[in-house]
This record gives sequence, structure tokens and C-alpha cells, in this order.
Amino acid sequence: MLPEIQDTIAAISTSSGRSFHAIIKISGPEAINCVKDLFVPATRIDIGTVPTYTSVDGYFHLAEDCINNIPAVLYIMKQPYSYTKEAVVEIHTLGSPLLAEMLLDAILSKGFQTKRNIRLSQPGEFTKRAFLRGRIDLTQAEATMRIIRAKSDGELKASIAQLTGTVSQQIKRMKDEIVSLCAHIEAAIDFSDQDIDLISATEIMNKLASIKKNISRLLIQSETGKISPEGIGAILYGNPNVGKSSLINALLGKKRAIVSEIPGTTRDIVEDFLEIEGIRFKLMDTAGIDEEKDTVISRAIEKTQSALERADIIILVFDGNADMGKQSKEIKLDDLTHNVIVVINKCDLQKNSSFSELPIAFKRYPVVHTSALTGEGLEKLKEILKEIVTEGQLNQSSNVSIFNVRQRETLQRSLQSVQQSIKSAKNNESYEFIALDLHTATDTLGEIAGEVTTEDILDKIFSEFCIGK
Ligand SMILES: Nc1nc2c(ncn2[C@@H]2O[C@H](COP(=O)(O)OP(=O)(O)OP(=O)(O)O)[C@@H](O)[C@H]2O)c(=O)[nH]1
Ligand SMILES: [Mg+2]
Repeated sequence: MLPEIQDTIAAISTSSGRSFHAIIKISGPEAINCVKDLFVPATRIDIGTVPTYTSVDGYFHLAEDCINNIPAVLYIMKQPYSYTKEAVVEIHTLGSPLLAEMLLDAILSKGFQTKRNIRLSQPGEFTKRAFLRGRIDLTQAEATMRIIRAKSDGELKASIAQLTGTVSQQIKRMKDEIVSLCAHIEAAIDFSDQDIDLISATEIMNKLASIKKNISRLLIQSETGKISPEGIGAILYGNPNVGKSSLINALLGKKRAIVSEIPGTTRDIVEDFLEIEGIRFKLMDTAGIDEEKDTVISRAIEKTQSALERADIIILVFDGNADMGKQSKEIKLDDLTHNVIVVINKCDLQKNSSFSELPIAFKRYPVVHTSALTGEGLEKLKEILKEIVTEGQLNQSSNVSIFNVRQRETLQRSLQSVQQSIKSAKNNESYEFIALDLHTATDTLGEIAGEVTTEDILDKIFSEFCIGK
């Protein structure tokens, strides 16, 4: 047991303003005895022997302050059935900050006189004890603090997700994956003199790539809040025949949507998923917007409009080889409420004037020149899509990270170790080197949940709490 946990700590755990109740919390081996010295139960009951989770009515008598009969209810939790896993007594009394302070003072000085080894708690010390005793992990301890401080619904939701262990589970899954790969690699090292191929270099590479992808995804999610599993909706929107279907096919690398030189080819919305550096996008190809010609087309356009409302990102496509002014007229600026990327397509054919012909209202968006035919500009388009997400331009209100700075930084370090192991594998270095990097990666991941910690890190984390928590 850590020496500092031998003592009993006490603090007022309600805020200092006036309220109906004030709560004093005491935790540690002498918690019950410290209260017993000053408390008189309303019925003949020995609070030292009551079962855990008992509440006891009664009064405090503070002889030194000449104040008697302060009404209070005690909530008694026996070791290990409490937040700190120690004996805990919560004193609920009248909501006067002065009274609570007087009571706390009396308990501390009485405890001091009777050598009960009780003292005022440090900031966050109750939660620190809960962590040290294995009640919660470090991410949950940090989440507790975030919940107390949360200033928005989004932040509160993210902190609660963290408290329930979502983050720890994800980290654990990632760690298990690395540990399992490491075990295979180490077995291969141990049996290298025998002629059995336990894991091939290619298998190692594939597994490492998948691990790297998962950590990157988690990092990106941590920067962008929670991305829905559906992916980020990106709609291809524009006039008929500008090359929307050709672009979705080129981006996906497969023939998903029908392409033809006849305007009005696409009638239904075609959806497919595209992953860019671990971020999942749902691409939607739509019918080109045009003056409504027949009922089928106008219905298709209705569908485009409703998809437009659901999308997170609008990829506004122009035919760079056609009249830019005329195409712009079909697009209602009011519809462009989300993130917009302007794509000037068919740049393989393009006359040079297409950008200058683009009305000024569209020039405030990022512009990419592409060719669905040659693939030019597609990488840049993907880059911009990624940036919209990573730079947090998406859905500002829910843009709350599920990780804090420390957790993100630690995740980043473990990603570096995995990248190093990939490098070693690529350079055909011996399996020992790869295993070494992977061990560093798992140790680093362990830091997130607090499996490996130093006193410095703990002090820093818990000092940010308030006293009594
Ligand atoms: N040269 C060239 N032709 C292209 C390019 N992109 C598309 N096209 C051609 O333009 C025509 C229309 O392409 P689609 O992809 O069907 O256009 P769309 O925007 O989906 O058209 P609708 O579905 O009718 O709204 C086809 O003949 C394509 O081959 C490009 O980058 N360069
Ligand atoms: Mg089409």
C-alpha cells in the first residue's frame, strides 16, 4: 500500500455558496472514528458497527465552539464499498458554508488531538484515491473532472462517454491488437531455429498497417469529436453533365454510378463510402439540377434537394469547359449552408478562363480543378475533404473531443512507435526490433488509462481538481 494512503482525509464537497445541504466527506481508515468522537446518533446505535450504506440521523456537539445540536445525517460506507474503496462518511448538514467549515474544523482538530491521522484533503484527492485503489482508471478520473467543469451539452456528453469507459475500451482493444501481434512475433523469434513459419513479414506488415490505421482514426476522432459511424455526408452537386457521376467513380476507384454524355443521366441518389486517412465519408451522387423538364427529372431534383439538407459537405461541381455563369445561375446560394468545396471539372479540356468566370460568391470557397478522366486534382480534393474534418469545421456545436490533451499526446506517441515498427519491418530489420517498438507502443497506450504512471503525471492531473472531489 502506498504510504500516503494511511491517513484519513476530509473536505467540504459542496460548493461554497448557499445551498440547502452542505456535505462534508471523510475517507480513510479513521473516517468513522473521527466522526464518532463528535456525533451523537438520535437512536442508540453504534456507528462503528453499522453495516455499509447505513444512514444515521443525529447531532453534532461542538463543545469547544459552544455549539450543540447541529442536525446532520451520516451516510456510512465501509471499506471497500465506497468511491475511494476506503471507509467513507458523508455528513449532510444544513447548507451554511460557515457551519460546514466550523464542523470540518472541529473534526480535524479533534482528530489531531486524538492522533487519528486526519488532515484536510488536497484537490482531487478522493478521486486520486479511487484511481490508486483501482476503482476507476485514469481516463475516468479525468472525465470526472471534465463533468464537473463542463460548460456545454456537448462537453458533458463527451465526458460522460469517457466516464463510462468508452475511451478505455477503445484503447484496450488497440492494445490487445498490438499485444497479440507482439506475441506472434516473439514466438517467431523463439522458434526461429526451427523450420516453421509462424508469421510472415507480409502478415506483420498488414497487421501493423491496420493498427496504425486504427490509432490514426482514434486520433482524428479525438480531434473532431464523435464522427457518426455512417460517415460524413459529402454530396456531389451541380448542373447536369458536369461530371458528378464520373467524379464519384474516380474517387471510389470503381464504376458505381452510370456515366453518359446525355444530361440527366443520374436520377436516383447513388451512395458509397470513401475512406480518407481513416475518416469515413459517405459520398452521394445526385441528379443534376436543371430547369425542371419532366416529372421524373423534377422528382429526382427533389431528392437532390433533400440530400443536400442532410449533407455535411457540399462538393459543388462545375464543367470548366462550359459556360460558368450559366451554370452558377442554377445554384441557389441559400442552399449552400454547409461546408462547400468548388470543383471545376474537365480540366483536361478546359479553357483557361473557367476560374475567372466563376462568380465572386463562389470564390470564397476552396476551389479545385479536376479531371475525372485523367484523375488530376483528385488527391487535392481528398486533402480538402480531410482538412474540413480535421480542422474542426464540421458541426461546430458537437465539436468536443473525447480525449483531453494528455490522452491525445500519449496516443500520438504510441502512433510514432507503431510507425517506427513499420519502418523497421520495411527495412527488413530483425523481428526483435519490431517487437521492441511495439512494446513501447503498448506501454504508451497503458499510460492513457493509468496502468503506467509517474507521480508527476498524477500530481499534475489531480491538482486540477477542486478540493472535496
Ligand atoms: N473530358 C472529360 N470528360 C468528362 C469528365 N468528367 C465527365 N466527363 C464526361 O462528361 C459526360 C457527363 O458525365 P457524367 O459523369 O455522367 O455527368 P453527371 O454530372 O453525372 O451528369 P448527370 O447525371 O446527367 O447530372 C460524360 O460523357 C463523361 O464522360 C472529365 O473530367 N473530362
Ligand atoms: Mg450523373
